[in-house]
Amino acid sequence: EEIEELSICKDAQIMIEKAEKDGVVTVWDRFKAQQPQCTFCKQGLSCRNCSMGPCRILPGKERSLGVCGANADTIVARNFGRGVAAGAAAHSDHGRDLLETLDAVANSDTQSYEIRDVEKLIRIANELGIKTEGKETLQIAKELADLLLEEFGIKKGNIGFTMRAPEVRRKLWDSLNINPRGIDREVVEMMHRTHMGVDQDPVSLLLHAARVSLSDGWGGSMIATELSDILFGTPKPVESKVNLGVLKKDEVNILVHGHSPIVSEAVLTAVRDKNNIEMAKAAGANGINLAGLCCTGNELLMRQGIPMAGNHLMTELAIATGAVELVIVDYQCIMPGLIPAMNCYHTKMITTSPKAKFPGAEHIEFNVRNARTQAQKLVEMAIELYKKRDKNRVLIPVEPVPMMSGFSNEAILQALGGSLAPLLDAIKSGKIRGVAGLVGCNNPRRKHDYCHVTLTKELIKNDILVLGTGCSAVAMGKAGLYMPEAASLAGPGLSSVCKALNIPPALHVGSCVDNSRILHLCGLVAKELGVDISDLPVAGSAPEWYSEKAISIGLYFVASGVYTVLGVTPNITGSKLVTDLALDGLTNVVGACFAVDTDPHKMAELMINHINKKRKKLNL
Ligand code: BF8
Ligand code: SF4
Repeated sequence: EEIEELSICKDAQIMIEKAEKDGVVTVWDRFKAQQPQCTFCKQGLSCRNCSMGPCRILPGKERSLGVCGANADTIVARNFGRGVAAGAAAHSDHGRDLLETLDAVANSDTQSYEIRDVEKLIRIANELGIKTEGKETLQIAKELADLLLEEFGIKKGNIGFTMRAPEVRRKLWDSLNINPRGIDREVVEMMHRTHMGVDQDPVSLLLHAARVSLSDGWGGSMIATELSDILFGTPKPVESKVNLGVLKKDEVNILVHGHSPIVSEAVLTAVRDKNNIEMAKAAGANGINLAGLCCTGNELLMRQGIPMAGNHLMTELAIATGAVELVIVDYQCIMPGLIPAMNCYHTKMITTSPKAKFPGAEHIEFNVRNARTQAQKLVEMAIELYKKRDKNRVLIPVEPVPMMSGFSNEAILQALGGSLAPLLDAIKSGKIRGVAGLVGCNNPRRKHDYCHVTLTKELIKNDILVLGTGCSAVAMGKAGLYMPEAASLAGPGLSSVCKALNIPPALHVGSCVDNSRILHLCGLVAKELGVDISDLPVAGSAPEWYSEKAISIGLYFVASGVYTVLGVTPNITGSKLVTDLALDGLTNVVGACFAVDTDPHKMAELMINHINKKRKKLNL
């Protein structure tokens, strides 16, 4: 296979070739070895939820029912529901870690963390009904932590941040009985419903899946975002660099990979320590270079301007540069394939979470109390490893590309002069025709980054402002779309707005849990206009998604009223009922649905048509 067919990125293409030469097996090699993949699983038609099975359904044949009697519709809906539950669990459990950190700070139980954004702490506490006047910061933090801890379990009423959705939307959720209650509760209930002999009704299962996803978007993920801002600072526009060129030939290179900022922020503090830099110099290096991969990279980039080495499919290739001393990971999206890859070099992978251990990696556990000392240990380890680097095997393939980041909603509001009015005016006048959220992963089924970049270019050309998160954001950054100069690729309206505000036509709004920022913004705009989110000229897309988290994200956008175009078909095609609901029927239920297309030009067309339709309805 031609390397150009695997990725549009120069750094990836060069490194795939080097990986092959160095004997590194990559995700593409393993993907090939897995062909042909199981068509039952692909359609969602296999079930192993009990030990009378596993069952595989052949619709219309003698094998049209599982041993228990479950049919294709039930099995497809159950499998989909469990995927949503796993994705929501991942985001929300990450949110819980931030919450436990806030709780530890509030109770003076840690010296490794502090509250960096007191103003936001007070704002969020007030929003959730906590009286803050005359109270000490730590007291407010304690009350906020206590209140949010309840959101995870059984509480009376709904998840607090759902109040950020307009009232019509909340009423719709109530009428459908999908307004999320406790965060953990919805995930547990999905596991219950999908046990053999519980919920067999595909519509009922899908509605609960929607409720699970809403508990992620307006619950676990939103808590993760807001508490990360309170603990580590609310992002402000910042310039940094992206692609494998951010690795440095003459410095100790440390990569952080995973999702939570708890570990990566502690590592950053140690990396910036002057004594450590001196130690690195004594070891013959010019300094210590920290760079990110995937979403914990996005967290550091958004708040601290730390450069980004790459997204999901770049992780093995980063190791193949031969220039990486340590890869420090927490959890999610970390391919176990990194272990044999790093064994080809002097590189070491360190796991830090009790929830994510990898045989072959060294486990150095982080908790709220020891984070500083553990991070110090890791930096010293990286400096030692630098001495073992084989300089003849190092290849840093390209020069890095500049990118802007840090567009939290607070920062966007500030760029607009403190109110949403200029954005709404631009939308009303048609200078900006609409807003698109581009999110999600890479997937070896698709040419790496091709859909993210092509779709973004199409959208901005049509005067649609693009907000990017996760691995999609990294792709846009690498393509130069996150610089104000990219306004020249935008349509005349969007371009004029960008020039006036000196912002790029595509904005980096964060990691995957930060999709909650997009939900929040939709809620603010809808309230301001006095309409539902489903009335707004907005659309979402996950053009190269792979993970269960992305399924949850896609569904909470749809259940919140945002039309969402997927570039990879979910495993639901074995049920016509479920597929029809997802691609059409949901519109009558929640005012939005999914679409699937693999061609980014067609995806753009779908999104643009949708936005035009919504504009017309609003008489714009
Ligand atoms: O949470 S975009 S590959 S890194 S799942 Fe994973 Fe997908 Fe990347 Fe971030 Ni999100
Ligand atoms: Fe088969 Fe039913 Fe058991 Fe699933 S739950 S494995 S369909 S018997």
